[in-house]
Amino acid sequence: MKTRVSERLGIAYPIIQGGMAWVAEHHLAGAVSAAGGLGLIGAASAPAEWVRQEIRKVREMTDRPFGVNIMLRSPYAREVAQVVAEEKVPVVTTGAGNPEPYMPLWKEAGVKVIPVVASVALARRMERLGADTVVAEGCESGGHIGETTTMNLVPQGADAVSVPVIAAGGIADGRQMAAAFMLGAEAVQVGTRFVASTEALVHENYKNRVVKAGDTDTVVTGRSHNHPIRSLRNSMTREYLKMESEGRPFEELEQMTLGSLRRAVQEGDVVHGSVMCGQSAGLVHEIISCEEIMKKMTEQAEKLLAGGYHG
Ligand code: TUI
Repeated sequence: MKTRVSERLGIAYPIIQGGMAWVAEHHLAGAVSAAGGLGLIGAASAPAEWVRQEIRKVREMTDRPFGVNIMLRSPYAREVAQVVAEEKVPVVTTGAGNPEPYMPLWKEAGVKVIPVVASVALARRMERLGADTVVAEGCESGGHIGETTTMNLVPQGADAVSVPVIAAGGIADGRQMAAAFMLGAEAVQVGTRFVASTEALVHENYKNRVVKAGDTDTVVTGRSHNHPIRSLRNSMTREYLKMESEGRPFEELEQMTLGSLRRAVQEGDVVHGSVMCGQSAGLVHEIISCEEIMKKMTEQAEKLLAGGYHG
């Protein structure tokens, strides 16, 4: 499946992996890239030297292109941006903010820049500043989300910019990949589906909760202070929503979630930890390899786009 995105990035499958905090380390990123997609190291809130080591470990696993996702609210965002330029990482994606201040640095180093946006306005602005492509991420996605659905954000984004658009948010199978292409996307970003992969270094409790989840099992916390996060419903989200309804201050809520994603991903505490996850969990029924995930999705999408209507 050749598109402007696969050609510009030099990848076989038009699939990029989400830069998921704690989940997207070198085992996952290296596996996705080695199998022909674009693997990403999620820098999240990690220090820059950790990111540098992860970059080097991916390079030991594969010669194929890969990237780093920078979470712009990280206290280390500036240093990580610098490491990405120094290490001449092929691709950088950004989330949770506006990467404008770093764009000249990356362009100068020859790094391809792919901002993740949740609005048409930011997509337009990123194109003007020289983004190579944008990820239009709808609110079906896990983690930090915007307001607009993938079904609406992707075609409105594709109409607004001439750089290629990568669709994200709730995409886990070939039917959705085909649908995203019909909406004007030229690649998809996939997160939740890769959490339940054999290669992801994620506690089995977390993977199993994703596999068992149904369509209504995710919930959004943090809307009251404009920081919406989608995760699987559990004791943590119930307590959080109760505190939000009582109007408790932002700092208190932040304090409660400190370290909660790491506890879920690494220690398997899926009851009191934060199990970030997209709505597509309801479509994930088995733990398979990254290669199988991408092959299945692409074959199904190709068949549908060639004229079939049942997958
Ligand atoms: O970034 C994500 N998803 C994430 S980040 C994350 S970890 C985290 N930890 C602590 C605090 C915040 C996040 C978990 N999931 N997706 C990409 C994305 N970006 N979704 C929404 C946005 C976004 C939102 C507002 C992008 C820009 C924006 O505002 C632009 C501006 O001008 O500031």
